[in-house]
Amino acid sequence: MKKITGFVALAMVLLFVSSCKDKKEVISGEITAVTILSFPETDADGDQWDFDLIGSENPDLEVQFNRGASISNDPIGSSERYDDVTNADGPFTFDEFDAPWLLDVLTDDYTVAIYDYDVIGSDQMATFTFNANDYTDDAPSSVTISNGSSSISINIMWTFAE
Ligand SMILES: [Ca+2]
Ligand SMILES: [Ca+2]
Repeated sequence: MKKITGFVALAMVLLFVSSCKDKKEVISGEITAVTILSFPETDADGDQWDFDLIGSENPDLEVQFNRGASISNDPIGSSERYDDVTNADGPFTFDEFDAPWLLDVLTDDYTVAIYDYDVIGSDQMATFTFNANDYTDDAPSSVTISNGSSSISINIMWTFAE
């Protein structure tokens, strides 16, 4: 019985090694688009995102990209904006960034945040943190990430080792 188990283990190792062989190694990635599939209807207090003189208004969506598991005051980049929208108007695709959104260190965490743009102090609506290494095995061209009732899909262009 011991022998058979050893043989099976060896066979599995060989199978693993051979399946790794023809797989190209991912060395970096770049986010080419972010699509907001759903966002919170209200803030944590249950209030509307925006108010003006005549009452509540819908949020003005933009996305930001950060290195690390939390939001910094100095994001790598931000996007264009969709003004005064509801979930029913979506999904919302962002693909015009002010700087390349690179996943250049695969072991790092990255965070995408959705904001309601305001002239003074935009409101953070939701954050999505992921580690680039979570996806390098399959190197999918798009991944969906959820946080509570919010979700986004991210398009990633991977660069492979020669
Ligand atoms: Ca607001
Ligand atoms: Ca706003």
